Amino acid sequence: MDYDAIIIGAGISGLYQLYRLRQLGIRARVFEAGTGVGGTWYWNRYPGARFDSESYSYGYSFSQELLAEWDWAEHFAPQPETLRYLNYVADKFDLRRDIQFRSRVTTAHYREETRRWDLTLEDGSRHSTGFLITAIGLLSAPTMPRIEGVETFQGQSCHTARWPHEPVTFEGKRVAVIGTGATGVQTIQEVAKTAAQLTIFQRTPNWCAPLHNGKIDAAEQRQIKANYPEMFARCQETFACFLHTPDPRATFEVTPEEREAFFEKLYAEKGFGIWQGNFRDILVDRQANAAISDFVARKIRQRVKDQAMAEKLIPKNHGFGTRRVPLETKYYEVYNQANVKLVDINETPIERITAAGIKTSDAEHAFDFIIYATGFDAITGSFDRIDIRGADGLKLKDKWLGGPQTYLGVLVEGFPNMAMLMGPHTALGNIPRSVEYSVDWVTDLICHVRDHKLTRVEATQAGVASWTDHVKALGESLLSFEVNSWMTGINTNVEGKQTRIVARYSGSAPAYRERCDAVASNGYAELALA
Ligand code: NA7
Repeated sequence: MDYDAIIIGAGISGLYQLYRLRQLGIRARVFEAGTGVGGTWYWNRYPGARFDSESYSYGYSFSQELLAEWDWAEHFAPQPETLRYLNYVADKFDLRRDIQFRSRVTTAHYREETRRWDLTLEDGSRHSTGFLITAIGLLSAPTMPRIEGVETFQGQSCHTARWPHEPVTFEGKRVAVIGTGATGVQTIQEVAKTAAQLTIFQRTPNWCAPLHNGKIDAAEQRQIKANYPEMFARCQETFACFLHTPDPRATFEVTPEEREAFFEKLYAEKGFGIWQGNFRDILVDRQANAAISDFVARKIRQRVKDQAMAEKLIPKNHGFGTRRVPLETKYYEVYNQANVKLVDINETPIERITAAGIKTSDAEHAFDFIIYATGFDAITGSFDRIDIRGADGLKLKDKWLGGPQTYLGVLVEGFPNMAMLMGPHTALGNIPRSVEYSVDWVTDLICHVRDHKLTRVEATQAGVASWTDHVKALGESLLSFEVNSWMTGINTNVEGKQTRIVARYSGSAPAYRERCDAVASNGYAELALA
């Protein structure tokens, strides 16, 4: 079939992009691999999955009606609530009729002769489009550990991002969790409530901080709704579109008492404040970072009774906030439970998965259920899984071998008429806020192309070089660039992902928008248009 625009993915960005294009009368089609809408919130059904951003700051802001109609039940919504919300959005705006489910895109090749993209789906069907929009997510290509014997395990096992749609219970079961990132932490604190035995295989501890979730009562609900305009305006002003933004003070500008009191206040507050609303220098200054790391380490020692265990849970190879901070609810207290065991796999490495469980260098652990919370081939991984080829037949994966090169994180030189939503080098932060901006920007670009009867839009080499250099300079100045994580492009389970790269834009969201707005108001003169 022929379309004006094809969107890959029916997650938060794909849904809104479809809504916007349809408003313009553009013939758009969404291809979605899953059986329903929701993207991240469709796939990640693992126990305990929930927002770490305030629910009300995470919803769409584009429809006043939607804002008025939808009541978030919790300050940090659990996955089922978010999935319900996204289904509600799809129904309210009648989006499903242009979404084709169970449709994984396998190839997307640009044809210079037609200035169009030809796509193939997994079922072999072919489609063509004038404009290709990737809305494939930045954490959507799950990766299993490269451990021998994974397929030989006789019990149940599952990656967290491929969780079954049927209910799963842990009562009476011996459960293993491999991985202690944001996903592992959410899973562990939930599974620990019911499992007969829970064993956590930890390679690197992370600095976790309390989420302080709670139900939203009627008075809060009224206040949230009345405050939507102010709240979204605030998200536009903050560094990364969260409700929290760095404090203008530097860590050592204040007295030790003031510093301690400020850290205590942040530790007691909801959400990402301790990471995103801390002193302005904690992510760039080593001493400042050590101060907050020391504070959180003390908290961990207070919360975990066994001090040898506490030491294992305190990160030693990276400072607070230099990796994604998992937010938690009684995570550390889990380690005080009699049914919970921590295996530090640096001390006793996993040798293999067996039919009965997990064999480490010093023991064989028997399990009924192994949960792989081992993360994703992040940011570029979802692109690598599609055979995307540009004007000269070059594969995007090969073009990005040394790290992504983009223009504003949206366009790629050599890949005309293709726009990326939440791709590498774009402003991420509070994702839906960034999504709405990017979708609007891409929609305006498509309008411009249509209104000027253009058929080809491409980033220039100079534009890409300048944006990529800018993003690299920003990223390399952060302490987080010294640390291995999905944010620096490292995944030990994926061939070729062992070298740190700058995969994310780490400047401020307002600066990002200012730059993108300038390109648009300048008539896209920085692009190659034909
Ligand atoms: P992450 O943050 O990448 O965490 C993956 C975890 O799995 C992490 O603890 C890894 O240890 C561990 N891991 C990965 N491979 C292995 C192997 N082979 N053996 C042992 N342990 C392993 O993914 P998440 O899903 O938790 O979170 C991703 C993002 O989603 C999160 O940041 C939020 O923004 C939402 P490592 O640290 O690499 O030593």
